[in-house]
Amino acid sequence: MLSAPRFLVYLFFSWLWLQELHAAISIDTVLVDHPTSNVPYDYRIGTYEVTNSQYAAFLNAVATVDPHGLYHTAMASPTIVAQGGGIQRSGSSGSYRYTVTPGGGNYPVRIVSFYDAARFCNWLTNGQPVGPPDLNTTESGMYFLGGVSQPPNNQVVRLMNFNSGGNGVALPTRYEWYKAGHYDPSRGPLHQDYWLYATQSDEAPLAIGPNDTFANSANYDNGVGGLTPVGSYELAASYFGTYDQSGNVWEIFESFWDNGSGSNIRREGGGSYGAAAVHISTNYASSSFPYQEYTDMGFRIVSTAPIPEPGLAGYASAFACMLAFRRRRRASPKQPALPSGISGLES
Ligand SMILES: [Ca+2]
Ligand SMILES: [Ca+2]
Repeated sequence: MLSAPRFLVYLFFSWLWLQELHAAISIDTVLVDHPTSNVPYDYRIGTYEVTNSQYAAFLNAVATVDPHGLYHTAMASPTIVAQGGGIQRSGSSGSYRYTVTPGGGNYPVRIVSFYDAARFCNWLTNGQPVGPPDLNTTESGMYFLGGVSQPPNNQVVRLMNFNSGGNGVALPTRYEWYKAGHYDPSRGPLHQDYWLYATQSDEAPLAIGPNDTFANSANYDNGVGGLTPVGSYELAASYFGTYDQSGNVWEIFESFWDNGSGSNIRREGGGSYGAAAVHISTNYASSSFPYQEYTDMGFRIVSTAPIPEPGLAGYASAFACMLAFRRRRRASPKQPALPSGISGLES
C-alpha cells in the first residue's frame, strides 16, 4: 500500500506518461535554405500536408470539449469517408474522443479553417500539451487567439519572427510556401529561380493517379477525382523535398490578402484535386475568410526546428523519472518521495 505522498507522486508520473502518449506525433519537415530577398532566413516546412492522424491527435489532446469548433461533424460524413477517410468523434462534450476512419490516417485533413490551423500551430509551438483550450495549449504560442473563437483576422499575426530568431511552428507565409514548393537555385536568374509547378517543372503535370513512372504528375484537374494520401506522388517532390504543393488540397497561408477591405481575408495556394492547371501554378492564389472551411482545403506548417519524433525524448524522460523514483524508493524507503521526484523531473 502506497503512502499518500507516494501515491501522489505515482499519480504525477502517470499523468506525465499520459502526456507523452498524447503528445506522440511527429511531423516530417525539410530544410529550406538558400536565403532570398523575400525569405532571407532558413526555415523548415512540412514535407507533406497535415494528415488526419496528426489532426486527430491534436483533437484528442485539446478538444475533449470543443468550444472553438476545431472539429467539424462533416469530417465523418459518408462522402468524406468514402473519399479516403476522415475523423470520427465519439462521447459527449467533456469526454470527446476522436478516431481516424479506417484507412484515412495519411490523407490530408480538410474542413479546417485558418483559425483551426492557427490553433494547431500553437499546440505544436507549446510542445503538444494535453488540456482544454487555454493560453497554454491552443490560445497562444505562435498566434494570440485569447479564447475568442474567431478574433478579428488582422489581429492574428505571428508572435515570433523567424527572421529575428523567433522559434516555433506557424502557417507558412505565401513567400515561405512558394519558395518551398517552387524555388530551385540551380535554375538561374533567367527563370528567376522558380518553377511554375511544384514538381520542378514549367510544364503542367500529368493529371493522373499516383505512379512510379512520371515525376511530373500531380493530383489535380480531377485526374483522380478525390484526395490521395500525402506523398503518394513519390517522384514528384519539389527541389527542397516537399510533396503535393501542387494539388491534393489547397493549403492555407498565414498571409493576408490586402485587397483594401481591412485585411479580413487569408490566402491559400496550390490548388486541389479538382483544380485546373493555372490554379496549381505560381500564377494563382485563392482567398477565403479565416473562418471558412472547405472539403478541398487543408494546410501544412512551417517551423524553425524539427517537430519532435513521437515523444521518444519524452518517453525516455518519463522512464528515467519513474526508474529514478523506484530506485530511490528501494534504496531509502523512508526518504521523502516528493523532493526526489521533483528533482528527477529536471533530468
Ligand atoms: Ca473548425
Ligand atoms: Ca496541396
